[in-house]
Amino acid sequence: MAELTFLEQLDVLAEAADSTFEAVRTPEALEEARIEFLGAKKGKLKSIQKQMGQVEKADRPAAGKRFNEIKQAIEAQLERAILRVQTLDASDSDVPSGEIFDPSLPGNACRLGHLHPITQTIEELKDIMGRLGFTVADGPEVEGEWYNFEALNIAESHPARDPLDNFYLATANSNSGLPRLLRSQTSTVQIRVMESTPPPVRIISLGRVYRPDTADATHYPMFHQMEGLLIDHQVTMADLKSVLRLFATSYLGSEVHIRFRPSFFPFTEPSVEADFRWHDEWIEFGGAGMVDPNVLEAVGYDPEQVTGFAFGLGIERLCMRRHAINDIRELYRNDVRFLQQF
Ligand code: FA5
Repeated sequence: MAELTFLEQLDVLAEAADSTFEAVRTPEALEEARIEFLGAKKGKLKSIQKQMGQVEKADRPAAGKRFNEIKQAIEAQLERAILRVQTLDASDSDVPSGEIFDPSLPGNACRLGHLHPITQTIEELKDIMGRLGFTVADGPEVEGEWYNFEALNIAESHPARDPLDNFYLATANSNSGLPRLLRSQTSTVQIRVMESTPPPVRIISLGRVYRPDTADATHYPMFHQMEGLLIDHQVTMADLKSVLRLFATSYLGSEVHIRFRPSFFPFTEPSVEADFRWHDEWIEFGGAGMVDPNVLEAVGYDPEQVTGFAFGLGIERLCMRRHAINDIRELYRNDVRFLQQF
């Protein structure tokens, strides 16, 4: 039989590689095939390459070109075989050999996480207040003194502005040079909304606030508040009470009672503490009152034309009441065994 030419040998090699790699199903067979065809010393491709020198000089460029094509094709086959073996390997671990794979069986359920109880509470509060016609407004957590104090009628000498009672930042606002602090209440958003919107206003704002309070069962240095603000013509304390009652009964159930205790906030007049009674216990949830005329003037509203009410509730306290959590610190320990109960 006549000896095969170089090009014919290449073709034979390509066919052999094709069927060998196609048949590969295991890592061992893969390694064998790789060495047989692509082995650096004794691989079949290498041996053919060595014969290149015997090809007529004139035919060498064509032979070299064909050799490279076949080499690339074999390398691509190797890649495909690697992928195939990996895939088979992965499915093999689920399906022991001999067992039939039944695609109609339910899969292995993966453990899903869920929202943190505070986030769940925030979503529920938004939902309840949304049904009462309140839209959600937002504001920054790093604030200037105008929004956290001044526009809220909190004078320079007021103890609430004491640096020891606030988290002031070491660096001032780069544009204005004014001091900055982490907001201590969401009432800042009242000012931001009124400055940018003409009345009427009906918003809630939910977010983090910061105070250097020592952590105990009911206090934490970072907590969440829900601010509410309604400004319109002829708004009264009766409107405030009915909104808070509707809110409380929607959140905790129809057996909840609500009570106002006289209080003081520089930005509301009159001011109250709102308590809810649930399961024979009165709990303070937050402060509220009629927006002080000085605040309305600070944002450019006419207190002769419009009045309104505002309230600020502690979201942790609401969440704890609902779930009978008796220590606020549990919410922030990040213990999944605790959090997954809710
Ligand atoms: C205020 O922050 C006022 N801005 C509320 C307000 C808004 C009054 C609008 C009038 C009009 P106060 O400091 O009382 O008020 O805080 C409100 C609620 O936040 C408290 O009732 C309590 O539920 C919660 N709270 C206060 N400090 C903490 C704390 N360290 N940890 C957890 N919750 C807290």
